[in-house]
Amino acid sequence: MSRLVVVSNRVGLSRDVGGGAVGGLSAAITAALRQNQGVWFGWSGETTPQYTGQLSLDRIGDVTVAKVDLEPQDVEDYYNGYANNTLWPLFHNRLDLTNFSRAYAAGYARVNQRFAEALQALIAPGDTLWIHDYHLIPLAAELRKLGCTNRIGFFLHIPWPARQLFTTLPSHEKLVAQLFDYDLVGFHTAEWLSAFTGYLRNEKGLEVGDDGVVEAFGRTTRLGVFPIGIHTADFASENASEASIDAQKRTEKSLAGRQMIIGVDRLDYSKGIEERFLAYEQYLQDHSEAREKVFMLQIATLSRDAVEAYQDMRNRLDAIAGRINGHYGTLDWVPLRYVNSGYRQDELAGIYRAARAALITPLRDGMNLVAKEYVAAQDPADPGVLILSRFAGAAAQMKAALIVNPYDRDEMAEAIHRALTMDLTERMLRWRELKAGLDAENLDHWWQGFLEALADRPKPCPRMVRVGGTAP
Ligand code: GDG
Repeated sequence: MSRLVVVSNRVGLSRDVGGGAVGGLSAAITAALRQNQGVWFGWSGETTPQYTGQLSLDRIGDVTVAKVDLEPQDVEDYYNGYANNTLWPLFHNRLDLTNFSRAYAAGYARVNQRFAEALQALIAPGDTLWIHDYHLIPLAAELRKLGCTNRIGFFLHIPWPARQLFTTLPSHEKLVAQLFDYDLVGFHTAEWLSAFTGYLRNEKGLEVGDDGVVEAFGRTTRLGVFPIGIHTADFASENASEASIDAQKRTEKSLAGRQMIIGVDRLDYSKGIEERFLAYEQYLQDHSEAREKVFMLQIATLSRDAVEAYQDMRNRLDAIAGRINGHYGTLDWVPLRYVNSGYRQDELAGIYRAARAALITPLRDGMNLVAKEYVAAQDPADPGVLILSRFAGAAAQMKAALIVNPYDRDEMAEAIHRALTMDLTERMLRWRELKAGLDAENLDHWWQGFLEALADRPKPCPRMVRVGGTAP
C-alpha cells in the first residue's frame, strides 16, 4: 500500500502523552496511520510572530509527525474565526452564533494555502493524502494549484447543514467547489450526505450516481458514507486495566449505593449540556422518590475557551448546576457534580462502567464517540442504559438505545426514569444489540473502508449531469 499522509488541524500524536492519542478523531487517525507507516501533518498549536513555514519533524513509532507554527492573526482568523466562529456554529444549526466576516474567510484561505505549501515538501508521488474536517476544506484545491496529482480524500467529522442554512454562508458555492478537488468525500451518515446532495440538486441541478460519483465545476469526485467507530478490542483491554478498575471502584465508593447518570463531552454548545441539566432538574422535580438515590456526573472538558460563545455557555452551566444543587442538595447529597477537568481514557472506561445510565444528548453531532465508548465499557452481565439524542449521527446505528429529543425536557426526564428502573433482561438485550453493532462497524472498518474507496479513483459517469465552468 502507498504511504499515507494525514492532515488535520491539530496533530493528536505526541510524546507528551506517552505517544498515545486522546480523543475521538486523534485515536481514529492514529489507528489508520500505525498500519500504513505514514505522516501526520498539522498546526503545532504554537504561534510565531512571523510565519516561516518551517516544519518541525518528529518520529513517533512508525509515524512521522510534521507541524508548523502559525501567526497569531492566523489563529484568530482561521481557527477561532472561520473554523470555530463561522463553520462550526453554522454546521451545527446555530446561525445565531455564526459570524460571517471577510477577515475570517481571508484567514481561512491564507492558512490553507500556507498548509499546502508546507505540506508539498513532504509529499512523494505515490502517497495517498487524507485530509480531515472543516478546518481544511480548501486544502486539496490549494495543493492542486501547486501541481499535486496524488489521490486526496476528505472526511467531514461534523454534520453537513441543510441547504437553507448553508446558503447563508457568503461563499457557499466556493466551499462546495473546493470539495470537488478531492477524489473522495466522506460523511458519517446518510443524513449528512443527503444534505450535501440536496445542495447539489437544488442549487446546481446535479444528480449523484448510484456509485456516489458526481461531476461538477469541471471535476469529478465520489461521495460516500463512512460511520466512524471505536476500537472495541482496545476497550476490552482498557476495561480490564488496573487504572480502569480502580476508577470504577473509587466512583462506586463515592456513590454510596446511589445510581449514577453520566455525561461526558467536550464543553460545547452543540452537546446539549444545558438542556440535559434542565431535563435532570425536571426528573428530580417529577420523581421525588428518586431524590438522594440518584446522582449525575457531568464531565465537560474545556475547549475553544477563546471563543465568546463558549465562555457564555460556561457561565450559564455554572448557574444552572448551582441552582439544582442549591435547591435539591442536602447535607450529604450533591445531586449534580459538574467537572471541567479531563480524565485518562482508561479511567473514563471505569467511570462509564459505574454509571447505570449515560445521557448523551447533543443538539447536533456528526457522530458522537462517547455514546459508543459508554456501551463498550459496560459489564456484559450488568450493563447500563444509553440514552441517546436522535440528533447525534450515532443514533442512525445505535437504535437499541433509548432515543430522545433533547429539546423535549419531559421526554428526557421520562427516559431517565425508564433507564434507572429498567430490568436486567431488557438492559442486557439492548446492550447486546448495541455491542454487536460496535463490533461490526468498528474503527478499522471506518478507516479501511475509506481508504479502499479512495484507492478506487472515481471515473466520469455517463449518467451524471455535467455542470461546466471552473471553481469560483
Ligand atoms: C468530532 C465530532 C465525531 C472527552 N473527555 C475526555 C476524553 N474525551 C474524548 C471522548 C471521545 C472524544 O473525546 C470526544 O469525541 P466526540 O465524538 O464525542 O466529539 P467531538 O470532540 O466533538 O468530535 C463528533 C468526532 O469528531 C469523530 O469523528 O464523533 O461528532 O463533533 O473519544 O472519550 N478523553 C479523555 N479524557 C477526557 O476527559 N481521555
